[in-house]
Amino acid sequence: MSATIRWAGLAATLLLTTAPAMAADSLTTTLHRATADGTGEAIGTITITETAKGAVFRTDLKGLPPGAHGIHVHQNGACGPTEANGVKVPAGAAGGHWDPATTGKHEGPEGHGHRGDLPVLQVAANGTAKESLTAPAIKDLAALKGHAIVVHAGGDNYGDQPQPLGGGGARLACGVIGG
Ligand SMILES: [Cu+2]
Repeated sequence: MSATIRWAGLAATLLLTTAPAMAADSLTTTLHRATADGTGEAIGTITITETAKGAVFRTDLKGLPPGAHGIHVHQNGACGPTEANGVKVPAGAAGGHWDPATTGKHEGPEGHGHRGDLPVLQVAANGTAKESLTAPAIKDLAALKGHAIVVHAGGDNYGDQPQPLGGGGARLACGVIGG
């Protein structure tokens, strides 16, 4: 191998390894209460960073019911209500779970279903949640932009049985990523 070719190879390697550093270092999303009339008061923020273990979602939230809550990245970058059978659905505009590989499966953060499946959010007795949630399947912060984060009323068993989508049910809070 000539010196020129070796140098070209080294330059290409450097370019490839430095490229991810040019992406945004973190994304911050403000979550708002989801109501039948639209988005309500802000309840805090979620800051997302990229790590070797996947995207880390650092929550700084308040005013939530204590206990376990399903939390996911949803498909659409919108948090308004929708209407189904004459009933308003808070944050319905966020759509379903972010599922770029169209798996149709809810399997939790360690599974191979929706890429938006995050570890369950634990809210303290005083209604705050300062948690660090790691999503191994999410490698790329840029791909998260334009989607929404939704916190549900119920918990999350990382499966579609006995209830679909982990059993989270109603949407309590929502925020558009990068919006
Ligand atoms: Cu969800």
